[in-house]
Amino acid sequence: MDRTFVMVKPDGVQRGLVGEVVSRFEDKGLKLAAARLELLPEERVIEQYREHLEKPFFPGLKAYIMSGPCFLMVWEGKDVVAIVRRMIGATNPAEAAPGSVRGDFGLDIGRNVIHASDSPASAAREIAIHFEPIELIDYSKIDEPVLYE
Ligand code: IDP
Ligand code: MG
Repeated sequence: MDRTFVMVKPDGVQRGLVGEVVSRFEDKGLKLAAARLELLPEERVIEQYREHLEKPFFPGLKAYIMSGPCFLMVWEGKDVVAIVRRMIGATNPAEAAPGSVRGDFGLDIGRNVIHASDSPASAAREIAIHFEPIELIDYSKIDEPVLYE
């Protein structure tokens, strides 16, 4: 099965949206493989967002991500990377579709509630930044036979 890295950002944690986000992915039928509430150290924020290091918004982004605890997760399922990207919505919540997490809960591109990996390669890279292999729980879930053909 495919895996993706998802993170409720500090604004989402402060606003009490962790349960809502987890519920949406559970309701979709995805399987939770790992989760942790954590104040991210600077090195891992830089590693996570290394493609944006030179962008003008990077200092603000780093301060935002380190402003409070994040809720880090790994979700599993067929085509999970693309499915979760659609479920979180466009980067700018002002343009994100209603029904998406950012479309339903955000207003500002600098406070967009949630992160999710944008490709299978990014997912593998980001999971490895934040989780040890032993933290990824391998188990079968009883609804699998009715979720997949
Ligand atoms: P993504 O999170 O939808 O993949 P990216 O373009 O990879 O979007 O940007 C990473 C994160 O950087 C965004 O989720 C957002 O928190 C922040 N960000 C991106 N563009 C801006 C901006 O123009 N102003 C402020 N923050 C931004
Ligand atoms: Mg991105």
